[in-house]
Amino acid sequence: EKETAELDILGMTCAACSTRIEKVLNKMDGVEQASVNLANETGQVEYRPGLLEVEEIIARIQKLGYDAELRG
Ligand code: 9UX
Repeated sequence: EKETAELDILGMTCAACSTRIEKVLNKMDGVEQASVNLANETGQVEYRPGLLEVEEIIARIQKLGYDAELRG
């Protein structure tokens, strides 16, 4: 089973920010594929709901110093 979380990510100011978030998310257990778009201030994360909850993804981004919330 696989879910895709569409996130708004706030506080990124340079390309290293989005790369950093992407790398960290892609290393999380349960994340299949994460991509972060600096220009749009969004992120798309494919994850396995049995292993990970979207709140944990958001908390991990916040721990890096950015804010994130579920879109829509
Ligand atoms: Mo760029 Mo982002 O120097 O925390 S990496 S601002």
